[in-house]
Amino acid sequence: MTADSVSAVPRPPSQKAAAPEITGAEAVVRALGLLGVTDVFGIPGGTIMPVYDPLLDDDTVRHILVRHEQGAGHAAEGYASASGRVGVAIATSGPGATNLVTAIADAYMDSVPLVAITGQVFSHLMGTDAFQEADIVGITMPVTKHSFLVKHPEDIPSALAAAFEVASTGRPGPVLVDITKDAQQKSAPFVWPPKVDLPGYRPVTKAHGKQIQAAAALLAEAKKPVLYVGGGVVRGRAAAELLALAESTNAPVVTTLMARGVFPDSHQQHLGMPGMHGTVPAVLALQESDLIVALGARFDDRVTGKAADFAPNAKVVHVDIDPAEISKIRNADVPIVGDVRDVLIDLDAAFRGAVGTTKPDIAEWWSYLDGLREEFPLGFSPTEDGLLAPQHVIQRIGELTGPEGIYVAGVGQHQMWAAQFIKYERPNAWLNSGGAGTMGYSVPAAMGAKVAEPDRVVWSIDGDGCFQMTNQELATCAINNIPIKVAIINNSSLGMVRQWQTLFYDGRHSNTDLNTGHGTVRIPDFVKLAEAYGCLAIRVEKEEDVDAAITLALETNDRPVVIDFVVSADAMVWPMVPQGVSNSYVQYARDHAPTFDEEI
Ligand SMILES: Cc1cc2nc3c(=O)[nH]c(=O)nc-3n(C[C@H](O)[C@H](O)[C@H](O)COP(=O)(O)OP(=O)(O)OC[C@H]3O[C@@H](n4cnc5c(N)ncnc54)[C@H](O)[C@@H]3O)c2cc1C
Ligand SMILES: Cc1ncc(C[n+]2csc(CCOP(=O)(O)OP(=O)(O)O)c2C)c(N)n1
Repeated sequence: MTADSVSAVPRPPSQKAAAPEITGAEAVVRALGLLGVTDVFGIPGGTIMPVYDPLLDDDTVRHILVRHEQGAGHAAEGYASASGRVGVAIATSGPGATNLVTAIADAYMDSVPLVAITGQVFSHLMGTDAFQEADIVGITMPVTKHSFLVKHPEDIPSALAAAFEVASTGRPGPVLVDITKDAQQKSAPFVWPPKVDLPGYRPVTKAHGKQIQAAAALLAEAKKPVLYVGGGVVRGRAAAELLALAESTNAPVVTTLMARGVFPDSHQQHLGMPGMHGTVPAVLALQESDLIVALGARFDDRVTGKAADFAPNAKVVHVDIDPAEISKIRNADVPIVGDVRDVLIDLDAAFRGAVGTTKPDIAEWWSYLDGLREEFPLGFSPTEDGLLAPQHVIQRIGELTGPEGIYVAGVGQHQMWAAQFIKYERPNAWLNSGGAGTMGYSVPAAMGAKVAEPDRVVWSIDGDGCFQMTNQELATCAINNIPIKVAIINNSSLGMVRQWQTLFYDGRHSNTDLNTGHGTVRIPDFVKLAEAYGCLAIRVEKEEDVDAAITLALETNDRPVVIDFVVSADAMVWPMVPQGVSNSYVQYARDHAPTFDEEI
């Protein structure tokens, strides 16, 4: 990934003195309106107060007052990931800005288009350890695609226009615009740049024709091809083009955690998710393939396992808009830099040109993969302690809500089960924190998704640990009429860490018991907590009550709903390839502890 943060602001060619003067703060609000922004998430404070004043009178930009800046950042991410539009978060300087850092880093890892606007101390005080001064440009430099420090009111329109352009084009990502308080207070002519032209920023979108031909030739010859589909296909809005190539080639498709939904789960060619907790057919399809066509996927270690042993016999075609990703982990035989949608169109045409009317014969490959599908379906066992099976709860949420819903996970076991047991049929229906794995993402991201897509049912599927990191945004949801639905998969523990302790630390469960659900201790009582936040709150402990609670949640739209599903702590996420181990060791067992003969 390229991290070329700078603080210079591109000025429009002519600053027309005739343009009427407005304050920098007014310029921020006017620019947001011109950029089509309708919703922003934030919290005011000393250095950003000038911007909040004109916001009060503005009726194009709705400001949603969150309870923690991390919530603003994740809400903006959820907004962006659900809609494809840029999400906006606003914070004051110092702690307001640093509270945004986790969400900015999260957006960087998952290529989310986000613009964070922060107030900065007066420019003459910068560098003096002034009250609430933090060098937020410096702090976020490694985790932003670009950063602007704005010290003059006349630079505000062009900085914001450039920020939106950079955040949303090429590889999407977070951009910071840090504006000093004096720049907000002073006045200048408002000059809107006719177009954004950033020297040195020219994302390549059109791929080289020769490379496309080379990729098509490999696809035409391959006996064991796989389309390895990543989050770039979601960000690049290329679901239809992917479907076309998949059906032309008849190649098996695997979708990473970041790509769930971009290829329909119901499609016969879909083998599911690859990687550490992927399906056996998806893991082995990659591992044993002779050609991997990586489409907006970045060979993450959760997918490759031990990279040196990954797919030893495969040639690789790697399509990515960010040249820094190509051959970063795995050497690409055919590197293709470009926008995946354009590439898919060209590649499909080139492939069809290469094979004519006869499709390559990959029947033997399919017969092997179909055998794996039959032998190793995803599944789970009933619990032994009489508590709910978390997988069942999550599966029923998906079945009763359907593919038009949006499902937003936290991080941990519940995230993996939500990726495995909900059937996704469309892009942008599944949101989660994949690269950073940020606990606390779910509730605020679900809030942002619901603001972007108010007509869709939005579920936050959260862990009892994650929920305790950001649940205060339920107040924001209740007050602002954002009726999300939260399913707490309450195993009373930091389940994913507990699972690793069970498997790799001799069952020594050090500091993973949260006391939130089992036995007599319930701290906090999630039902009381949710009620205090103005939500409808339900606790479910028996399987026969699961459907009724989900149905009631689906029928309740006048306030947020929280369901505390008390589930077994012993349920495990299977299959599992232990960290650092070759994917050949994918654990075929789906409901008992794995054995493996290689050091972790
Ligand atoms: C607990 C936990 C367990 C996990 N287990 C798994 C697992 O089992 N399996 C799994 O798959 N993941 C798993 N992950 C997620 C994993 O950490 C990575 O986030 C994920 O695998 C990366 O997905 P990706 O390769 O699709 O890339 P992304 O991070 O989605 O990156 C997208 C790529 O597409 C490119 N791109 C963006 N836009 C375009 C465009 N328009 N055209 C072309 N290219 C574009 C970007 O430059 C980037 O390289 C897990 C995460 C957690 C927290
Ligand atoms: C902010 C943050 N801190 C710590 C972790 C490490 N971690 C990953 S999963 C997990 C447990 C999550 O527990 P919970 O939310 O209850 O979900 P479960 O695994 O039980 O489904 C932890 C602590 C993390 N990913 N993010």
